[in-house]
Amino acid sequence: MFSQTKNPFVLIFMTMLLVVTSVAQPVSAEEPALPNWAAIFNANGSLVDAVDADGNPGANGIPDYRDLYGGIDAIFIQDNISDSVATDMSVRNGADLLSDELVFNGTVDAPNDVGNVYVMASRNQTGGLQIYAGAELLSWAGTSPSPSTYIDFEFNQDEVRVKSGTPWPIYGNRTDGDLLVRMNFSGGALSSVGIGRWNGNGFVGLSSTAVTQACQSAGTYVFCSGDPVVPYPVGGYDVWDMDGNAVPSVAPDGFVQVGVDVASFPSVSTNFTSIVIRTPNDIVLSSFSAIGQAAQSTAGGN
Ligand SMILES: [Ca+2]
Ligand SMILES: [Ca+2]
Ligand SMILES: [Ca+2]
Repeated sequence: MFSQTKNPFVLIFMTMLLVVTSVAQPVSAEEPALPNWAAIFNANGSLVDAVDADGNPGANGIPDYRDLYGGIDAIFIQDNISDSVATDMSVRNGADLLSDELVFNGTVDAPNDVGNVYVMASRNQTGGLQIYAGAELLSWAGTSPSPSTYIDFEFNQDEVRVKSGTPWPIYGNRTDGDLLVRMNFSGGALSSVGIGRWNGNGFVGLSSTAVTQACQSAGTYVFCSGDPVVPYPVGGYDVWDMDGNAVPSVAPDGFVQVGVDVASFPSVSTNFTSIVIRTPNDIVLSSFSAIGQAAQSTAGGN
């Protein structure tokens, strides 16, 4: 087990324990305010357009994440809910290195099962990047013993995605300045939240906060845990087990969200391309379109 000290996620956790009370907040820190996700995404994941630029009722052809929050990108990602029975089409093998992770079809147990994910990028008042993310989860109340687990929200400058192959290998690498937000669960509840930066060898902890209430601020980042806010109607599509038999769908009953004033962490990049959400057994991959490589490749084009 001690060989796990090579595990970057172990490194970040251990480092955070050391810095949790010693990190001074930068002068430029701007506390993010978590958005109302239901005002950004419809229940089917499409973007809401119900108000104008002043927030008054009426569609104006502009997604409301821009009107309401000055957002620059908003991404909805639908992930299968398995609950140990149904097929999740992106299960993670749990390797230490991003390049060693594999994605395959399988089942995920409730404590590690991610449902839909919501991400928004915006700017603070001085133009610095802020990132908000939320994920639906299955609670494991009544599970004995309640396991300890985590969910990562990782943001990479490189393009991280799967290509062909079964299982599917992940292409793309971590780059100095990549951001990791890890939310730890213990005893069936959110217990701590940490911010880390990839330094080329591992994730270095920049800040960590013990959870004492459902919604909490650490100055440069905020987080909440509670009920789902925009559950996708899971009964709206077929759910199958690994043998192809239809199985009952399960709705998520937990939700965690975090907002980070990325610009408050000078060693962290503000130009991410890819989004990776993971638990020990589940993984969700997506990418930004208005920042990072996708935005640069289309800049000046048609
Ligand atoms: Ca609008
Ligand atoms: Ca998945
Ligand atoms: Ca899942």
